[in-house]
Amino acid sequence: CTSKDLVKISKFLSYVLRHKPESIGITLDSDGWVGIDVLIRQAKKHGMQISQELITEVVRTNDKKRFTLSEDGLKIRAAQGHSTSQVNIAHVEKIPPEYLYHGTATRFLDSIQQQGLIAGERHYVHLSIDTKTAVAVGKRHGKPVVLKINALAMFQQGFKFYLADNGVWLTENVPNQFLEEI
Ligand code: HQG
Repeated sequence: CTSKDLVKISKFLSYVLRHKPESIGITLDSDGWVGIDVLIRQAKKHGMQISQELITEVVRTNDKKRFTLSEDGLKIRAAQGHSTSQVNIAHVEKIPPEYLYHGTATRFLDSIQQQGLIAGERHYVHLSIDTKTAVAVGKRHGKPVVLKINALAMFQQGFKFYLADNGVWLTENVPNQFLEEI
């Protein structure tokens, strides 16, 4: 099994666990979990051969730790980034560090200045603890720019923060007075 195969399986898992579980006839619970046996069986029916071993390998090697196995090893879910309404993970609410970072593209700056950061298609705005990750995320959209967020100040004013399984910080929105371009 090559790394290309693993990427293909990772993309497939992202699609069904984050966006379209119904495309292979599976249902996720409200925390995003699905039984691995059901997943393998339904994937096979839709022309995708995966095994317990391949799934474990994808979870272990995924660059962004996109997937999490349950403690008993019987279930899998995407750590974050769901667009399906089946899922609303009860993420752990946490006190954020003083600053968090968000990478975006320069072309979005005017709009962000007007509206602050909004979740858009996702459930939350995604923030990282380091600028390197933020730059990588921003590059996906164009010329990257990093915004520094006064996360602790937001928290002290009542905004909620959550830490996803994979270390990504989540919050519903970031008003522009808490943002600074760096
Ligand atoms: C921007 C990847 C205009 C926002 C990464 C971003 C991340 C606004 C884009 C995860 C705006 C949404 C998330 C406003 C926000 N006006 N643009 N008011 N507010 N935006 O892809 O944060 O590969 O939905 O800055 O690693 O880029 O999916 O979010 O540029 O963790 O696993 O609207 O996706 O992970 O883009 O990326 P996205 P994101 P995965």
